[in-house]
Amino acid sequence: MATIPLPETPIRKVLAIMPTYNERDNIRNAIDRVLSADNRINLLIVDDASPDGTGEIVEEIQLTNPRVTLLRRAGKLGLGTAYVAGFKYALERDYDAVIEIDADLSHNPDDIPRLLKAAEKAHFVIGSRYVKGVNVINWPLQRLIMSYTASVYSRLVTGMPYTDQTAGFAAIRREVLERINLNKIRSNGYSFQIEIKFKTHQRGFRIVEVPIVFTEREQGSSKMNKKIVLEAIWRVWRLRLGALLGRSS
Ligand SMILES: Nc1nc2c(ncn2[C@@H]2O[C@H](COP(=O)(O)OP(=O)(O)OP(=O)(O)O)[C@@H](O)[C@H]2O)c(=O)[nH]1
Ligand SMILES: [Mg+2]
Repeated sequence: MATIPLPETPIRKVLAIMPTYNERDNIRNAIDRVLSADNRINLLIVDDASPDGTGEIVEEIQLTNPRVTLLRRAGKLGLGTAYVAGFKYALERDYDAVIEIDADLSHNPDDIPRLLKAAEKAHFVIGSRYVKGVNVINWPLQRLIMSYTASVYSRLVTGMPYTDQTAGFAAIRREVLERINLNKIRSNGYSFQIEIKFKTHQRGFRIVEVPIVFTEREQGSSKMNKKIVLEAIWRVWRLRLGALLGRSS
């Protein structure tokens, strides 16, 4: 149901946005790999005052590398607002597209050029774990089942046809961010990933899925918790009901 024509301008400048919370052991490697994936990329790291000193490492790197910027927030404010801050940063500057990517290297930065290539013919490209079988390495079965079930559940409730609804790896064209009211994004945790796709889908933008392989983090620890899961469970109903009632969002 894509109804909006594709942008005709090429993707010249890209902002990769990487939210971090306690990623000390991953951050240097993640920065190097994202920057070397594509020379159109600048990198914005949104760090929520990580107690492990991630912010200090990035601060040091940005002094010598003009492609890296640190956005420091006062405390752990959640993934959703971290991305919203990154989107606003991109819109205030001349970026043609943004990349969403985790700092723990679960998303392979080498896949970024493929995502950007697909973004020449789509507004929103999902780096998808489930579009061609199940491509997740080293997740405990329980975690995999939870993630897969979340996508099936969200698909049923929201009506979006995509196989990976909670994917956190994506390329998004500027036009999408301009059309979404970023101040009305309500999700805090990972349901943010569903909300941004839903709002993009609702507005008639073209969303495509590109297969990627997701690998469990080797360093640091997960920030997933019960609160984040519960938020996702009710949030999809809010999105659907809001759409049914025609509430502006
Ligand atoms: N700025 C910011 N970043 C966050 C927050 N919560 C998580 N992150 C980052 O968001 C990304 C995804 O979080 P993860 O803990 O890896 O979540 P996950 O991938 O579902 O869990 P694992 O597979 O166990 O790694 C990582 O880069 C985190 O550091 C937050 O509240 N604020
Ligand atoms: Mg992770």
